[in-house]
Amino acid sequence: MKTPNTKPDRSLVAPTREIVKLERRLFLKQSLSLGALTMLSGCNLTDHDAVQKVLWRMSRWNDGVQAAIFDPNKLAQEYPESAITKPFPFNAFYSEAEAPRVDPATYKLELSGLIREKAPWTLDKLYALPQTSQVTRHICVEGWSAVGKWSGVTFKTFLEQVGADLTAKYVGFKCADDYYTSIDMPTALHPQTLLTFKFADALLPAAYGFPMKLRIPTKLGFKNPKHVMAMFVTNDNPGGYWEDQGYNWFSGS
Ligand SMILES: Nc1nc2c(c(=O)[nH]1)N[C@H]1C(S)=C(S)[C@@H](COP(=O)(O)O)O[C@H]1N2
Ligand SMILES: [Mo]
Repeated sequence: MKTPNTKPDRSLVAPTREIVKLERRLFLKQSLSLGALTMLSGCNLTDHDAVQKVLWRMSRWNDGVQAAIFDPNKLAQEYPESAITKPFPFNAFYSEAEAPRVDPATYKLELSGLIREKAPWTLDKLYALPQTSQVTRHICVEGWSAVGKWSGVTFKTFLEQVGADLTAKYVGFKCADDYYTSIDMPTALHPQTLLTFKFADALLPAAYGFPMKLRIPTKLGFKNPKHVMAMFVTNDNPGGYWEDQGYNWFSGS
């Protein structure tokens, strides 16, 4: 593996700055010249649906660029425990009191798609996997970021354990609150992508995603599903709750 980035200052700000740059470039393309867009797309841009389709295709093109520049060995900044943000913010598409209450006794993680061992996983079985911890920064697209400590199993270890097809393109997630998202396989296999069960050394509270949150420090907050109930491996992009409403799908560094 390549030596991790030794310039902490840059890696601290790089992910967001990169995203902002990419998005800005995309925005310029979107807004600069509708005339040029018309020529590119060959469609009448007074038609709202046609415009949306062109913008959608550009965002998906942008996904490809971001995937191409993704460095599987580049690590997100890790922090000392003293840097942890207290209290850690809650975010979801509803208020904190409405966070789903998942029953640990009956919980079973469902697996489907391009996975050899599809038997569902109880929490006890998941907790028995080798556990590791990480103090990283969670960056929300809404304009806040916070440092937190999450613990769980390296997602790559879990995917290998269940015989997931690691050459497939995507891993999709379904959550207890109807949220859903998906990530690219290189990000799923990144050494800092963790299937986490604990926040701040205690079982994840409901607000932060009990019984599990997929923690991906190389991606924006909305690509980190909480309350994961089911996951599947596929070659068809499954999209996501915010992604399908126009947020850029890759949203990472
Ligand atoms: N199941 C589920 N996961 C989710 C969300 C959600 O609404 N439901 N929101 C996402 C967004 S936008 C953010 S910023 C983080 C917030 O995580 P936190 O509440 O632990 O800070 O969860 C992400 N994962
Ligand atoms: Mo977010």
